[in-house]
Amino acid sequence: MKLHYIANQHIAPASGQDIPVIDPSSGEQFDAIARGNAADIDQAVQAAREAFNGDWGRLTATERGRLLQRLSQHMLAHIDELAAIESRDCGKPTTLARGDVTAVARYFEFYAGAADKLMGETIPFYNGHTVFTLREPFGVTGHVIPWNYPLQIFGRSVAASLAVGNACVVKPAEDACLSILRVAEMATEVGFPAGALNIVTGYGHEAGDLLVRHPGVDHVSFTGSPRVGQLVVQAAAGHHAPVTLELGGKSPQIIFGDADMDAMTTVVTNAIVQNAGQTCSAGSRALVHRPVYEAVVERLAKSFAATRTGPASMDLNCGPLIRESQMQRVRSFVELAKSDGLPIAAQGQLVPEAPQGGFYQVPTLIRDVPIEHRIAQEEIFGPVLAITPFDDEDHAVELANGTEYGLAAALWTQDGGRQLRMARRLQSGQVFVNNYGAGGGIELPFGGVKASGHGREKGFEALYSFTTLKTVTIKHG
Ligand code: TXE
Repeated sequence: MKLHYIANQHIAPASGQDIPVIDPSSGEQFDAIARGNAADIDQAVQAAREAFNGDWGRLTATERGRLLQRLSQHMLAHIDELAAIESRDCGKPTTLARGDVTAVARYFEFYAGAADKLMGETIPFYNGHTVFTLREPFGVTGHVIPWNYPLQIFGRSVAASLAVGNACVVKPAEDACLSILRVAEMATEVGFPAGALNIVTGYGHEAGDLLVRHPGVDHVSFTGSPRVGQLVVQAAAGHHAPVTLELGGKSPQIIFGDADMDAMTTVVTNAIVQNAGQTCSAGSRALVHRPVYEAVVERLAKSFAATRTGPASMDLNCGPLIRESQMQRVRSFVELAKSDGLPIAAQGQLVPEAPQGGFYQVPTLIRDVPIEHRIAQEEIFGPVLAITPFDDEDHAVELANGTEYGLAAALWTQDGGRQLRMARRLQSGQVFVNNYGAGGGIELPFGGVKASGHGREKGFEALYSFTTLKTVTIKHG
């Protein structure tokens, strides 16, 4: 069993219990993690507080940045090891898992450089006064991480929080903890003081809930489902802890006839097939201008049919889903589409080498989906793309904004005026024009509106999220 990692040590769970770790490619158990309870969370929060008040808190911003940079390089030096862990634990095709390691290293590199560049302001005020602001860490931050991009989402919030001087307690998802536990060991290897970074594994309704409602946690960062996001906000409200929420989406790709069709086809396919569609910002809806609707459906159908799905180790377009219940959920959406008479325009192929017990769903393209249908409204979190035609710009905006979500959107058009007009009208945290995802974009603020959450991670913006602002007003005559 893999143990918790608290104050630079492996700690056995107080419960004595474990949780099986399943390989999504085969459905077989290959390891176990500790099942955290209240005593474990208490111990981790206390270790973080001691670090914040002690060795970690005493470091200068530059010294913190150097440690983050060392960890970044250490992760890159172990890219094969980390990618292998992530690939098996999550069922990620190898190339994608390697990309995730590069991304987490880049998060630590970016925030390493930013650590000593976060500054306050001086503010003009009455004569005889000097006013300035201080950006201060909260103290102890709690991070609840999902299973779809464990390393990346860990890096996104934890690197920013550490950079500004907080000490962190992390509760990774019960489905995928192993890479994060290994990175915590690496933090010790490069010299992080005990307690700066602590990992408690366990179930969400147990360890996760206990972490976010713990009065010793001063700020919570949560990425996961909208339902749990609401529970987290309620739990954190018990001790007035601010919460950053990133909750997924139903992100539209809006396609006009003047788009570069080859580029669009590749990117739109990848934006929903990558990571088997288990991406918060997956482009799960294609909205297509009616005059080119049939041509675009045909192109995407060809592209979907050419995808190959199979075990992570084969490094194909699409790996398995994370667990059996997610596979059943995604399948039930495809069955719903069929029973409601929505045409399946294309499906990819499952390779014969895929083990029977694995959690596979081939990429599926569903056409003529009305905006009010569940397929167009709900986050399926699988490789399923819904296509819907639109008549004009107004109609496209109405459809794009017509779900409860607002995380990302893309415009495929060469018309500069249309790009600017529409980018402003889309209810979305991110708008991409003639690209999607922008290759990771660690530098770019990221977050949602509406049910996609609030607060921003990534970029410099995240540093503000993990600090509190103090205004100092001095009357000196
Ligand atoms: O998410 P959960 P699930 C969406 C996606 C997916 C659906 C369900 O649509 O199909 O959510 O996935 C922890 N207090 N996203 O059930 O339960 C849990 O242990 C505190 C989108 O896996 O929200 C895990 O660490 N924590 C998303 C994390 O929350 C709790 C990524 C996410 O799990 C908790 C994942 C509680 N009461 C799912 N209950 C994205 N935005 O990328 C659970 N957790």
